[in-house]
Amino acid sequence: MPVYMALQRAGLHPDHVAIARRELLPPFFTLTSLRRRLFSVATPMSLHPSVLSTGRRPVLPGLSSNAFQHQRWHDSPRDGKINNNLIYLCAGMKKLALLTSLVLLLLASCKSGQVTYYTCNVEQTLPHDVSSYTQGLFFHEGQLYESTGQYGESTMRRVDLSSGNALQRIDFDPAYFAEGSCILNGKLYILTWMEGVCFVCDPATFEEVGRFNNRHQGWGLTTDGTDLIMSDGSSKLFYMDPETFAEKKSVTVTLNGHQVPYLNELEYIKGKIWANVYGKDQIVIIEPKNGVVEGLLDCRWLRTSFKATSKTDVLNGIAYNPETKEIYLTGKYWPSMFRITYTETKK
Ligand SMILES: [Ca+2]
Repeated sequence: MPVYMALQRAGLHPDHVAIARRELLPPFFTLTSLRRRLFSVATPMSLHPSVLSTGRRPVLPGLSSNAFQHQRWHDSPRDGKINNNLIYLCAGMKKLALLTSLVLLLLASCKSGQVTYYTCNVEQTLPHDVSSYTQGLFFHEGQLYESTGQYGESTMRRVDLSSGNALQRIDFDPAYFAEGSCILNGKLYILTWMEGVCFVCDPATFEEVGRFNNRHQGWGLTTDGTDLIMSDGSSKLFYMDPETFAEKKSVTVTLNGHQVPYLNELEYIKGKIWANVYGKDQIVIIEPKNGVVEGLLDCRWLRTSFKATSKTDVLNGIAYNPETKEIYLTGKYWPSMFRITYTETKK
């Protein structure tokens, strides 16, 4: 693959790709030729240790080594050859720096392309409230919690896993469309979609103990144990301070260098962030440090495991029980919830 194509796939700005093509890399330039070129450019740098240790000027390609054999690096710049030599060295170092940057980018590109594909295996099928437009799904201290959306239908529930029935439930004012939810530091956080509110509730009673303004749309919510991690339907994940709801940072999620929009329900599982992609029965597995999608879980066939109704909507609901290491999936208005394992497959 020509290097410039790899740079494009790595997400380098088109202007920079154009510069790289024009100034450094012909279109046919491959990684092999890049390595060869890098090696040749690196020659002056290899002389640096001798420069530092002896104070002698480096011997550069195309210049006579005899002419500079015994001259000091700090000789007077009156010698024009010395100036030329310095310019040559600086140009070589600049080119080396540019090529090194490109190599690092290529390595990043190669890494981002290493997506592992998985399919899910149903280990257990459980009932799920078919009237539940699932938005948030998570476990806390062995209990399953679910928040549901739609104006006039939004609820927060503690759910009996075996029956799907709500053991505890509050209904939201019809003005609110509830979204993702999670518990952190003894507080239950529930997002709303367009209302700009994140509710803070007592996990035991579901009573509101506070609320934050949210300048983003509220979609999915999870936690890494320190911060709230929120999606807003874009390709970004936002890290929010649980005490103030201040945005601490954001990470853009990419798959093979391309942004992944419509990130929805989230779950933090063993150091990775799992995210439903709205409208697709697929889950992306994200490295939180850089937003790179490292895994893609195909869940499409789950739909064949139950009888759909006219209201059956998309997959949306990922819950991980850290005590049992079990993963559960469901969807909006789905009659079933599935305990799943996953297996690596070919693309
Ligand atoms: Ca979840």
